[in-house]
Amino acid sequence: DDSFSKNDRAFSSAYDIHDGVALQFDGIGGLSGGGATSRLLVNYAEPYRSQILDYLFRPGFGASLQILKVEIGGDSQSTEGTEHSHMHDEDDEDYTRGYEWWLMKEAKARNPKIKLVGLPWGWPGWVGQGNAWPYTNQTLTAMYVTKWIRGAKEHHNLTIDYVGIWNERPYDITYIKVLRRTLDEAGFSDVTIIAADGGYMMISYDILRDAELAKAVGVIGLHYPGTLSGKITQETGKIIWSSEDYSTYNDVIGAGCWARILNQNYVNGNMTATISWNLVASYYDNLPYKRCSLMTANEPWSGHYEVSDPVWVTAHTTQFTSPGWRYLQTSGHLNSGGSYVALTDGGTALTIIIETMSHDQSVCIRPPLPEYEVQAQNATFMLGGSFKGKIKSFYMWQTQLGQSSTSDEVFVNKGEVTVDSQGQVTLFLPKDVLVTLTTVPGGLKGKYPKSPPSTSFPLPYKEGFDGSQFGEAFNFADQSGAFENFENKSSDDGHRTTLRQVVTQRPLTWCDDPNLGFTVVGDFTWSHVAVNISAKIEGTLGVFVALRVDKGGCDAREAEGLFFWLLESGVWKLTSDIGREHVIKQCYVDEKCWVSPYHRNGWNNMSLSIGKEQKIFAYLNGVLVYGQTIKGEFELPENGFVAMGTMDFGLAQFDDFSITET
Ligand code: 147
Repeated sequence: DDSFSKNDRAFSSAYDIHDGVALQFDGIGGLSGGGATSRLLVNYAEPYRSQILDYLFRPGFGASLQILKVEIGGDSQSTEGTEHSHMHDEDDEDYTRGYEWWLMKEAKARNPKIKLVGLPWGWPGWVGQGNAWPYTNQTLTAMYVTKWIRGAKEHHNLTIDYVGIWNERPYDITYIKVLRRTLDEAGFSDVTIIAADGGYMMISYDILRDAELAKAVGVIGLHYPGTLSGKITQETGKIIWSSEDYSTYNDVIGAGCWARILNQNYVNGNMTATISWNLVASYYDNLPYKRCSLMTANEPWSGHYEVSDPVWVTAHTTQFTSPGWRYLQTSGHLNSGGSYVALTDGGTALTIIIETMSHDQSVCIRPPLPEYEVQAQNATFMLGGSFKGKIKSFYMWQTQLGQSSTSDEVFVNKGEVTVDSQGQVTLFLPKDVLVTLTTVPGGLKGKYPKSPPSTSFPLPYKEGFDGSQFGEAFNFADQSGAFENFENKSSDDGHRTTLRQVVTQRPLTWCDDPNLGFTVVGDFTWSHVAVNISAKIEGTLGVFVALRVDKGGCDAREAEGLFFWLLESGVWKLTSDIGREHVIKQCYVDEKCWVSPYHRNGWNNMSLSIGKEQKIFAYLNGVLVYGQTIKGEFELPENGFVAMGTMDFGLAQFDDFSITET
């Protein structure tokens, strides 16, 4: 194949590759969380689940990630849902909740050298000690984070390498110092603090004028830096990371974005690690930021998953480098647009990654990308220093992006290219190409048999909440509060194992969570389904089931749909919104529409359906309480998720869940 040999009509430039080293390379990572982005991954049956994990973490197979960053669950909404805290209350400590521990162990099992990062989005309410603010009692907050790190070690034998402050929210200088001290005193002086996962001007100024702060912070973590880190940040002399980046739909343009920033975050901004939000789209497509992930795995019921181009873009760097390698000083821009980075292990290993992403084919979600030009060009890489004469050939890997290309052009093994007698290699670089030249053998475009075909969420659907490995019910995506498997140890009423909403106090939110517990499930396109549930009101004002719920994520508070509420008093209500502002019908206990039996302090069965002629049926304990056709007096979304929840933050249990077609 000579498509990459010198093209006489294209502009040519030469670039020195000598062995003067610059900054240490820290790795490329993925972020699970911020939040609940991996929710559906754990539900996959084998062998698919392991295959997905291999594509992400297995060295020399797929993305071969070098860093895994996870959310420290805060019982509150953090983009695609809530992640459970290890301390729902001040006197509660549990290191079995959720899937992040499992995910970290799976990553470590595949790559023991992968670095682990933890960061909080929201916090359980008690952390605020009466304020909606985590820095009220800084020792307490630092202990909360330190316990998570200790829990990782003691319960899962996971060493957390890095910890952050508060995702994209204000930091507090004293808190950072208190956290440093708390970690040190607990024996975690090896845990490096990243600050402050957001804007970088303030933290850089603060580090420059505060020596103790400078000592406490190991890495300045920037978000969506647009490849720039600024003069002030560089003056700190600190390690700089793009600790959250990408967040772009994982098509060919997303891949272009990822290819460009992986190189240019270093070339333009001296950033030595870049972390993708997010790792894998294991959340329902109709939640925010659909498929802004390295790959997609959000159909556990079918086993279908998609290995997207960003996985192979990642492989261009990760399969041929290791954290601890150093960038060469000669990394930089190409003269006709694009960039190259060169990395070495300090010995004879050398990897050069070259990208020529054009503007329109590499736009990321943010920040805006200024116009620039890229042209097809010839690039000659001239080996100097100790590389010259020692390296006789490179293995070459190539990806052609751009909307017109097809996927077989992704991460293609191009065999070996010879270094000529003057120590030079010349390549023709079309636009939107990503090339790796490396002395490292053994790259692999890992491949499993094609995953099963995509299917829609199965109906009828039944869930008895009989427990699952992760303490949560499969396929339910909590949007506010936290729903956990629960066992009524002395129950003899047929509800021994249930799902329980356990958040009893408003968290210190990252989004503006609705003031209630709320979990969604199913297929967003559903218009005509029936939901059935038994619920037990414990310490809450009431419970609800809902259909056609049209919003989750940070917009969950604005959700509309058909909501059927049962209050602790026995009053029931139908509303067309989660905020209960649009009441379709309500019925007080002393009115004629009230039906018995209502089981105060016990289990009540609720069912709700929207039939083919837009007729609503609501049943309470088997008795029809509402049966009317939607006319025009209120508006319902055309379709949406099935949901259930509580009327405020408080305990309630759910059982006998089912969804059927109407
Ligand atoms: C980030 C969050 O940290 C992630 O949890 C996730 O929500 C991600 C989605 O793109 O976004 O937060 C940002 C939200 C908005 C901006 C930047 C980061 N913004 O508008 O510049």
